[in-house]
Amino acid sequence: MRGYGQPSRFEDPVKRVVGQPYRAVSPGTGTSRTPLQSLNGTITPNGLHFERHHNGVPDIDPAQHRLLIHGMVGRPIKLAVDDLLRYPMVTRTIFIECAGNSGANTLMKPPQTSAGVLHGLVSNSEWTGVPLAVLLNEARIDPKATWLLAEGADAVAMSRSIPVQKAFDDVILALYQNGERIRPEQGYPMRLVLPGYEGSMSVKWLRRLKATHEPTHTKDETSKYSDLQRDGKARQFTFLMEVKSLITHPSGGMSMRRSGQYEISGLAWSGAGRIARVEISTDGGVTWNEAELQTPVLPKSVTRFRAPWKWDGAIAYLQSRATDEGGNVQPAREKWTARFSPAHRYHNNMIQTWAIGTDGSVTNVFG
Ligand SMILES: Nc1nc2c(c(=O)[nH]1)N[C@H]1C(S)=C(S)[C@@H](COP(=O)(O)O)O[C@H]1N2
Ligand SMILES: [Mo]
Repeated sequence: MRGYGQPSRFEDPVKRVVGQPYRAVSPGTGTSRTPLQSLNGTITPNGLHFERHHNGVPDIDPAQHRLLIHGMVGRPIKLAVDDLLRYPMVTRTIFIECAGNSGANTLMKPPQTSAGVLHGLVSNSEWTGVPLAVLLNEARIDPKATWLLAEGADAVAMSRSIPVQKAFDDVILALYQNGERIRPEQGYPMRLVLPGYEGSMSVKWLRRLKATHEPTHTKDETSKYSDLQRDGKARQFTFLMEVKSLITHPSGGMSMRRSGQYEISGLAWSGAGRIARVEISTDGGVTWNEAELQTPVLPKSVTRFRAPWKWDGAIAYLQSRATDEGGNVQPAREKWTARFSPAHRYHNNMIQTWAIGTDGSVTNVFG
C-alpha cells in the first residue's frame, strides 16, 4: 500500500515527450506532449497532460497566492485560494489544445514520428472550479467593460485578452483536474479554462484579471498566437480551435504484425461544440465510412471514435474526417494550406494520413 499510486512499472515507457528547443538559453521554455498513441478512452491522466510553459513552472504556496480582480469594476476584490474553495463550483470535461499543435505537419516534408509527438499538444480533463461569471458579478464589472486581461504568476507573466462575453458564457476558474487539485504544471493553485479556445488563453497560475474596454495587445497576442495569411497580413484573436480528428491506433511508428482484423480508433474534438460525425477512409479519401462515436459525446470535449477494419496486407492510406454539430468539416491538406501563408504554423486541423506499408509499417504521409 502506498499513499499515492503510480502506474505499473511495466508501463514505464508511457511518458510525455519533452522538447526544450532553447534549453541552453531558456530552459523554462518548451513543451511536453501527451503520448496519444499509448492511451485509450478520452480522459488524459494528470501525469500525462501535455505541458506548454513559456518560462517554467512556478512553485506557488497556495497560502500566499492571491487573485486580484480590478480595472473597470465597481468593487475590486482580492481572493485567497481558501476563499475560492468556499464558492459554488461546476465540473466540465474540456479539451485544451495549443494553437501550435500539429505544427510540424505544416512543413514541406512529413515528419516520421508518433501521433503523440505530432499531435500531443491536446489533452482532455474533467475541470472543476468557480464559473468566472460569479466572480465578475461579485466585483460588479462595469457593463462598458468588454475585455479582460488575464495574467499568470509565472516568470513571463503570461497575459492574454479575453472577451467579457466569453467569460460570462463558459469560462471556469479551475481548481481541480480529474478530481484532484490541479498539478503545478497545469497551473496550481488555479488556472483559467476557456472551453474551445486556443490553449494559450487558459492562463495558468492566474493572479490577476483586469476589466478593460479594449484588448490589451500583450506580447503573447502580438508577437505570438496571430495567424499569418496568404497576403502577408496577420490576424489577431483567432480564438476558436476548429474541428479536428486523428487516428491514434494504428499511427506513426507502429507496426502491424500481420494482415487481418483491427480496430481503427482515434480522437475527435471541436471548439465549436459536439462532434456530429467521424468518417474513416482506408484508401486515402476516395471512399468513406462512418465510425462509431463513443458516448457521451460532450461539447468542447474529446470524443473517441472506433471502426472495425480488415487489413488485407496491401498498401493502405488511413484518414479520419470529423464534422461538428455546427456542420463544420475538418479540411483536407490542400484546403487548409490555401487559407494561410506557407510560414503559418498555428491552428492546423487538417486531415492526418497514415500510410500502411506491405511490411505493416505505419508512416506519416501528406495525402
Ligand atoms: N501563466 C501561463 N499560462 C499559460 C502558459 C504559460 O506559459 N504561462 N502557456 C499557455 C499555453 S501556450 C497553453 S497551450 C496552455 C497549456 O496548458 P497545459 O500546460 O496545462 O497543457 O497553457 C497556457 N497558459
Ligand atoms: Mo499554446
